Amino acid sequence: MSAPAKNTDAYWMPYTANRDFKKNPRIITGASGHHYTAADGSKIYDMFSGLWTSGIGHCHPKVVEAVQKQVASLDYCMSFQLSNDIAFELAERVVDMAPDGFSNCFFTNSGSESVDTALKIALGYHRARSEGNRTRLIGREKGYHGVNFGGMSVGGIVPNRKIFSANLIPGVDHLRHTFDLEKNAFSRGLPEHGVELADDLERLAQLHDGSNIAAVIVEPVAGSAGVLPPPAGYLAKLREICDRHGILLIFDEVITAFGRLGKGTAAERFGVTPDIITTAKGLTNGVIPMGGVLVQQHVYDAFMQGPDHMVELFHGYTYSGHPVAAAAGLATMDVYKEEGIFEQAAELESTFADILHSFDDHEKVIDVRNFGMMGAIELAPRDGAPGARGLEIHKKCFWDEKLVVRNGMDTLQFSPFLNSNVDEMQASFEGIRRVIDSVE
Ligand code: PXG
Repeated sequence: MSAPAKNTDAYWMPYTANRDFKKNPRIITGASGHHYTAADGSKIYDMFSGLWTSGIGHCHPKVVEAVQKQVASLDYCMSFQLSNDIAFELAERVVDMAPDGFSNCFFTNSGSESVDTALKIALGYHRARSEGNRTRLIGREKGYHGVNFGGMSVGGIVPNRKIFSANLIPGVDHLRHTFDLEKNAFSRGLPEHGVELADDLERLAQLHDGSNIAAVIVEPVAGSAGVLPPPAGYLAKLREICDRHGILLIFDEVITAFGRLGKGTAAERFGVTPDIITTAKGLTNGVIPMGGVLVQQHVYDAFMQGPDHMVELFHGYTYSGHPVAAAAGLATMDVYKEEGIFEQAAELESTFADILHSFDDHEKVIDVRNFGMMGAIELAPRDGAPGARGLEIHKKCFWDEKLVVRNGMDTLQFSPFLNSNVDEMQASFEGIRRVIDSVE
């Protein structure tokens, strides 16, 4: 059934096939727990927990209450040379959740801003330590680090870069991606093959001389590219090479932080500690836009020099540390702790893996990948029409099965709620199976 007629002309939708969407818009009018309400009144199960954002479910009463209270008592205050009390409280809570050594949090409003902030911090760090020659930044093919110029430049998703090719920031190299369908298809958890790909960093250090490289940024588990867990041992190897050459290691944890891998951070889950961690999404459960860049003590300390009255980092956003966002963040941190959300996620991950890998032998499926509460089913593309099958499945799931399923081209991506109900999760995948079976 279609959504009620609305004038959809004015809104230029992000990352959307606008003309196709507007022919039969999929409009959400409400949400509660693990479900959305669609414009036609139907209840839709959300298999992507927002957009990797809403791990504790939608409209959690504790977060709703905190936001309502906050907006009525302090709606906004400037965050330059002035602040609100809850931003400090949230920074402390987030730093406490991070691995040992992390001491400070710089607030942003999105993942893209967190990434560009982290890159600027890395460059400023080296300059503050009289190593201003370290200007080169290293990303990775298939990496997604948001849509701002820095993040796009270190990112490696081709359609996102294509029309801006001449305008990407200079001095950036990319490690090869770690996706190897031939050797690693249908891996359960971390793929076995590919640890040697981390040596690309050593090669770049040899090529440019390591003393010219400021930082390397990777997603611990690549998300947008279709859930690509790192080969076993890969992240530890990157850390080792960074240490050898004085390169800062940045983990982009916009997706992986706050329980997605059953721990506060991927760093903790993998036992590999970067120098900087970028976050967003789960910081406020997606309720109010907010991101945070976590840095180790030595990074913060490098900036804290010169006269006390001087601004140490000329960077910040009008809405950095916004009180209403911070209130949402604090309530979210409370829920994570009080409801044992990370522990629930850790417990659910093997059931989730079982369900996903029941698609391994499906004739239309060419790969199934999972790690923590991140998963993907990659379908064979239709001849001459890559992406068509994936989009058709997304639409059919919505209209026929009442499921929100995210597709990136022909890869279906899954971000189950961290407190999913197993029966609901199972039933939703049965719906997906019916749709995969039914499409061409
Ligand atoms: N880094 C990572 C690792 C992300 O996943 C961003 C940065 C940018 O965040 P903002 O808040 O600026 O969008 C992201 C965002 C998908 C998908 O389908 C994921 C994202 C964005 C769009 C699609 O997996 N993540």
